[in-house]
Amino acid sequence: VELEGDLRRALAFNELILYYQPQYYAVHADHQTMIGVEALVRWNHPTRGLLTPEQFIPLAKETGFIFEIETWILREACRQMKAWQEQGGPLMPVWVNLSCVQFYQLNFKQKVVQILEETGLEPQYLGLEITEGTMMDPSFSEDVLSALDALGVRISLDDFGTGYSSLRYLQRSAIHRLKIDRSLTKNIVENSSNQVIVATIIAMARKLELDVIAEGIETRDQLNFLLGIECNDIQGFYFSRPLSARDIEEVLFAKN
Ligand code: G
Ligand code: G
Ligand code: MN
Ligand code: NA
Repeated sequence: VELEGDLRRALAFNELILYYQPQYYAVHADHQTMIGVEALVRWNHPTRGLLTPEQFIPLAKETGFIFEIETWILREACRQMKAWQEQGGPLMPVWVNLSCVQFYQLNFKQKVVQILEETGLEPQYLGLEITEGTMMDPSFSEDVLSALDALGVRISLDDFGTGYSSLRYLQRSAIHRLKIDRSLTKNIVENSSNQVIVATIIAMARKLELDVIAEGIETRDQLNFLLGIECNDIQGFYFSRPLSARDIEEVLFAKN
C-alpha cells in the first residue's frame, strides 16, 4: 500500500533500472558464445534498497502503472542495446519480459514501432518474452502477436512447461522460441521424468522449427545433461547472474 505512492514517483525519479542476464550458445561446457541478453527490471528504492520484480510488478499491474513501466523498460532496453551496438558490441537481441496486459491492447504494436523508431534499434534485435499464461487468457489477442511477428521482432514463450500448456499454439508461426522453465531444469540431473519431459520438448521444438533455450542452469552437471540432449542455448547462474549495464559491458567489450 505504501509502495503504491512510491511507484508513482519511481518513474519520475528514474529509480527503475535494468539488469541484463547473458544467454549463451554452448557446444561443450568450456566454450560458449553470447547470443542475447534478457533485460530484468529492478527498483532502486530510496529506503528499501534494490527491489525485485516480484516485489512490485504485481502492484504495478493492480494500479495500472504497468503500462508506463513496461513502456519505459522497452525503450530503455532498446536504447541500451542500440548504444552497445554502436560501440562495437555483438549483434544480438535484447529480450524483454512483458506482462499479459500489453497483449490485450490492440495498439501495442504501434508502441513497439514507435520505440524502435525512436531508438533506432532494428526489429530483429528486439525479443519479447511472453508467458504461457498470457497466451491462454481469453482477452489475449492473437492479432497483436501476428502483427509483432510481421514487424520482425522475435517472440519467445517464457516459463514453458509450467502448466497451462496447450501444444496447439506452438504451431502458430508468431512464436520463435520456447524457454524451458527452471522448474523443469533445476533437478534435471537426478529427476528422470523431467529428463524425459525436457528431451521431448526439445525434440518437438526441433520438428516445429522453434528455437529452445533452457533457463536456470546453475551447475556443470545440468549443463552437460542439456548439451547431451542437444539443447545448446543456455541461460543461468552457471554462466552468469543478471548484471548491471556497467558490469555486463566488461563482458561485452572484453578484449579477448
Ligand atoms: O529478475 P528476477 O529473477 O527477479 O525476475 C523475477 C520475475 O520477474 C521473472 O518471472 C521475470 O520474468 C519477471 N520480470 C523481470 N523483469 C521484468 C519486466 O521487465 N517485466 C515483467 N513483466 N516481468 C519481469
Ligand atoms: O520468469 P523469467 O524466466 O523471466 O525469470 C527470469 C529470472 O530467473 C531472472 O530474473 C533471474 O534472476 C532468474 N534466474 C536466471 N538464471 C537463474 C539461475 O540459474 N538460477 C536461479 N535460481 N534463478 C535464475
Ligand atoms: Mn523471462
Ligand atoms: Na521463466
